[in-house]
Amino acid sequence: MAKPVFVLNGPNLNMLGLREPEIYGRDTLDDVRVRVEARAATLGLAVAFRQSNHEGELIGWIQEAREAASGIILNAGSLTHTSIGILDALSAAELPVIEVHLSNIFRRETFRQHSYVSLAAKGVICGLGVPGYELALEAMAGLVT
Ligand code: DHK
Repeated sequence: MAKPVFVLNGPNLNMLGLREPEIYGRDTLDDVRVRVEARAATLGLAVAFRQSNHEGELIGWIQEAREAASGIILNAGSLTHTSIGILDALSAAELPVIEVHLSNIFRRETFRQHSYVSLAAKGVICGLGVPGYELALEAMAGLVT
């Protein structure tokens, strides 16, 4: 059995659908999970889709991924812009990492325009909403299969 791709979501992404819909859209995180799982199935990938509001829990999952996953798709939410701990965990995982953001972080506040995650990412998809997760899966399929 091939290892799953971990699709990890950080703080406040559990609020999708309610939270600033003009920026993040009306889909809920459960809608995102359903679309990710469906696209993964067509690509022949297994996925483990998770969300946490806690930096340490995300770091634990990234550490787990080193042995248990084939790659990591990560929307770290606000921790993208602050967390050296997540960067260090991604570097230690030695796996392909694709960074995703629903919004175009480069059209937003200056503090969102720097990403620690990018330093460990093979590529970044931002500004395309929920389809960005599906595009990340397509790219990941090319990296892990
Ligand atoms: C999600 C968040 O929660 C923000 O903190 C980031 C990102 C952007 C997104 O666009 O998916 O700045």
